[in-house]
Amino acid sequence: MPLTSFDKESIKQSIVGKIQRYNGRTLADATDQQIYQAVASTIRDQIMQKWVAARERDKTYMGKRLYYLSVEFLMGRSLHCNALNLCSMENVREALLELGINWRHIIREEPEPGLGNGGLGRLAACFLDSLSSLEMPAMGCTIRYEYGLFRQRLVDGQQVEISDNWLENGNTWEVAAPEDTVEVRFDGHVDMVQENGRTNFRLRDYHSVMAVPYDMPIAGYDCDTVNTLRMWRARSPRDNMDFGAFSAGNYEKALEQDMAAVISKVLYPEDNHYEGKRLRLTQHYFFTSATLQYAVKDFKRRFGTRFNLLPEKMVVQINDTHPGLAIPELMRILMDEEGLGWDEAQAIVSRTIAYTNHTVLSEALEKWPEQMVKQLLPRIYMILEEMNRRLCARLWNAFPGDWDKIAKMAILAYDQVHMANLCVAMTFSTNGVSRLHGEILKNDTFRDYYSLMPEKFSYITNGITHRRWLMACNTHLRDLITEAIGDKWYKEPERLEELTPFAEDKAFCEKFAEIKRFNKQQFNRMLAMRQDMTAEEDFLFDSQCKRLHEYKRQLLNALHIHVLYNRIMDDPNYTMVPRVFIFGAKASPGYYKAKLIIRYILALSKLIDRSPRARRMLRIIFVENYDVSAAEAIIPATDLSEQLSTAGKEASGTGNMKFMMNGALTIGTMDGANVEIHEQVGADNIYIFGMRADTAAALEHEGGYNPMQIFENNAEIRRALTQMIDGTVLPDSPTAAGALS
Ligand code: 26Q
Repeated sequence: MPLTSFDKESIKQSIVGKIQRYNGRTLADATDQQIYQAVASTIRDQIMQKWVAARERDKTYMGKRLYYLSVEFLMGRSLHCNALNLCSMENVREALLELGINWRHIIREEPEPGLGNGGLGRLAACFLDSLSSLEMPAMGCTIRYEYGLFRQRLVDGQQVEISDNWLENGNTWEVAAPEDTVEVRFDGHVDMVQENGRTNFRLRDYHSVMAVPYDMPIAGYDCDTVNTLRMWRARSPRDNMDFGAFSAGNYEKALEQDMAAVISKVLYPEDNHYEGKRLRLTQHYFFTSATLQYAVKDFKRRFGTRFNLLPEKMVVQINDTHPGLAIPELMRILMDEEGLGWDEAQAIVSRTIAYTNHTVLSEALEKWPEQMVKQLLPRIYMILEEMNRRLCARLWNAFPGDWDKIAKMAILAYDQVHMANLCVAMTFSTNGVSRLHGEILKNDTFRDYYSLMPEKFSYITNGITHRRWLMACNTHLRDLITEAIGDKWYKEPERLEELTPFAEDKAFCEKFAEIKRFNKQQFNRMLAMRQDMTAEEDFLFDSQCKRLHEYKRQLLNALHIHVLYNRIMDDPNYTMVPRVFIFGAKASPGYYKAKLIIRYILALSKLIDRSPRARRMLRIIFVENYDVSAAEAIIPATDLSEQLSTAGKEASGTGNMKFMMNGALTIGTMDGANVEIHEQVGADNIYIFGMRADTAAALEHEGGYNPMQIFENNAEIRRALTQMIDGTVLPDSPTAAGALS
């Protein structure tokens, strides 16, 4: 029974009715999971009404459509944000109250889809929320990983990974769209055939994988737009195991089954790091090809074969280079399937696709062995070869004789496919994600390309959705702000600036402090449930929550805490403002140093806990399994936000924005978006320290960094580093931390 109105009474009726129909129980007998399912599908009914209407409008829509391709979308839970965006939150809250259901308990029942690692994936999710709220027609496209990012447990002082079977109880928020299934082809050989005076390319002896879309509605805030996140799932072209073929020894078909079985199984856990695994390349091509096949089909439905209109009617934004195969794939579709010539296809492709860079770390730049690409994607490889041939001819004209430079800029060089060069050369836009990062792209990473095609380069500083990261996760602060400046900021977040005079308003500041305290209590409720511990609510909450990486310098933070501990222990009169350091960070399972840093932090935490005196001023809490839901509890409770990356390495950062938006002060380096935050809030409202990006880069290039000198000249650092390896911190394996010091 679809609901027509979503007043309190119909919400109540719907929930009770669903529990009766689906579970055969009364509300009183239902489990929290069953209640969650009933509440979520009530909200879903409301979205579905809008989605149907939105799809009807889509049919006659003749404007431009955005496809946002990303190998990760770190969505977080949907229930709360969907209720918020539908403006049903108050009615839902009242309905649940009257039914005697605890809202906070219910939202915890939703499994979090962990379809992302960190910043890049969360940015994609924030963008989807904004695109819908700004009523822009867009589709997010990705892989429906059956297993999301691993769940982290901390056992015996170290990280242990557990698989994340997030689909176990079904997914209320997705709808399969089998009618849009497409075929993606791998392996095989390319035949050139002459037909009507034209050379055509045909793949034979390939393996097929079917891509089946699962769609998730993305409702905008207080508007009628509902966009779609399309998640492709791999399926074998033969539905059931073809036992006949198998026992007849037809292993080709069996292989297809194998390939399909693994492609959409699991998300790679590497953040800001690249590994040249064949399965990963398979994943990238799988969802990119499926998306473009669908996009071209949709274009043809709207405009027939008037392909010259394509750049006007669709734009493909690629989130880093991972979906970069969109470039040769769109060429392939236009040439091999639609019969266009190379020049025509190339002109269309390079006006339709745009590229965002998210990292300048060399270990994260995507490169594939040519042999692997050639074998897995033979036709795509041919297209890359021809693109490279034409590109190099052009580069030769620009830089005659400069082979080193040409090789550095080429798509194919040293037996590798250089994805970043492909993306910069063949798209109409390359953007960085903060001002500083944009400058580094122009002056360093893509310096030679910038000299040749400066008009392509720009930066668009990242942003976050204030709907999830303030209105939903910090409801009391939301209400306080609304009390002060009205509610127009819900739709126009730039109005938050109107709060400035309230910095001097005593009553406002007292209420703000009360809310912070309340949020610390809420944080403790979460921590008590998840880890059976609590933090001191009268301590400063000092948080560093982000993926574990050397460049993000959790180790620097830990060293500082270690030194504070020694000061307390050495000087009986030493006092400081009591501080609890909160860490939240997953380490990639194969990243040895990152895992060691976790061990060091956990060991330090234990050391501090053993001293009643230190414990009065100092604590470390490592929040297990840092994910979007954990962030939603930590960020509103935090007083101090740690943003310590080595200047020049963090492309933007977005956690920095979330903490700041919830009233935490930032201690940070002049890196990524910190630079612009510093400019906006003014030097008096941020703690900036450390080397600037240019100085750090110069030091790195000249090999001038000498940590030994610091070790010799700074007694406190020397002592902490020594304790790292002499058994003081890690008594069970005293030398383990040697790799860190
Ligand atoms: C590489 C090769 C093959 C497959 C995957 C990858 C890979 C995966 C993830 C490479 C990089 C990443 C993640 C990058 C990332 O999260 N970058 C972050 O992007 C944020 C959004 O723009 C920025 O705010 C962060 O500064 C940046 O680190």
